[in-house]
Amino acid sequence: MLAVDGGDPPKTGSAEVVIKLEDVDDNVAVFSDATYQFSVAENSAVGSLVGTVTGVDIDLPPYNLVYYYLSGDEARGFHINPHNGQSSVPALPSIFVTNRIFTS
Ligand SMILES: [Ca+2]
Repeated sequence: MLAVDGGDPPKTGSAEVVIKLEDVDDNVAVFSDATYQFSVAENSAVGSLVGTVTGVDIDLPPYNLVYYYLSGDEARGFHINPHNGQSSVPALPSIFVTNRIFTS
């Protein structure tokens, strides 16, 4: 940066300017796929892995941390690890009973 006075001839001074560009949380987490579809046997053991979802956020830390949560009534009986996106069979297997179609 230069500073110039009004003399004749003008005298100048200089200084170094350092600008540190800091990241802000301006990007949202996005999933690698728009839709995930998993299948699981109704008699799967509790804790069995159903599937894994993956999301990324291109911001710098800490604004790039991604946590996973399930939402909606249909997901109520399943568990997802908030840190790695792995969904598993819940401890309460009633989800399979409530979602089953019975025919007689
Ligand atoms: Ca972000």
